Amino acid sequence: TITTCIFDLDGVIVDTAVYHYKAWRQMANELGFDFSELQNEKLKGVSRIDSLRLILSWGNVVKEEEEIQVLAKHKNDAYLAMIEQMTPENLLPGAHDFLVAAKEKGYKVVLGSASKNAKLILDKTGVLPLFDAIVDGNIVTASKPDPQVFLKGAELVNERPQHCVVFEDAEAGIEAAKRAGMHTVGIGSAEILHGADILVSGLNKITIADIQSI
Ligand code: B16
Ligand code: MG
Repeated sequence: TITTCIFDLDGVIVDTAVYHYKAWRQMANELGFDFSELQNEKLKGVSRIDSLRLILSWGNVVKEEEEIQVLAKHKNDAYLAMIEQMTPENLLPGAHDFLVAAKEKGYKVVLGSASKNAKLILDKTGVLPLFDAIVDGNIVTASKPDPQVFLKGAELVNERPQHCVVFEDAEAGIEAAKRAGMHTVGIGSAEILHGADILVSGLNKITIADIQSI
């Protein structure tokens, strides 16, 4: 039986990918190049510093370590200014109701995100009190597809992996969950998330009752 729901943040609960894209693109433009929305797909679930290294490689820009840290902070400041404006209206369709239903049915609700800004985003969108545990980019040392983020989440609520289901929109996230020995719900398209146990387009297309039939 499943007792615990572990949610990815960007792409599952909120669409912060659009803000990340805006802020990264602004930085790239300042450095004299641009990158496409398709390239931006590759940044989903990837940590801030790894994303930056990838973007710099696309622009054939080589920077010293010190300047890389400066650029990362510069991007994050621009991103934070956008996050500050977030409200509960920025939750993806069905996210609020699904989280509330999971809580009401007695599931443990956990966050498993690569973002260092995860708590702020949950707070701004009003769902922070619904979480029993939060694993974010401040805790995690190995990025998805490493299972660390989800294993840590299970550990924080004293549950074993086989009792957990992970909701993920990124291929690397589904792989991380599988490596952790957990059940998976893919949020997004079949081309990307073929490994998931169940596939839906959003949390508005699934009910908490569906989870028990996995
Ligand atoms: P930050 P997730 C990820 O969130 C994003 O998908 C990814 O694009 C971003 O670079 C990463 O968080 C780090 O975010 O700069 O806020 O620490 O999908 O793992 O919830
Ligand atoms: Mg994601």
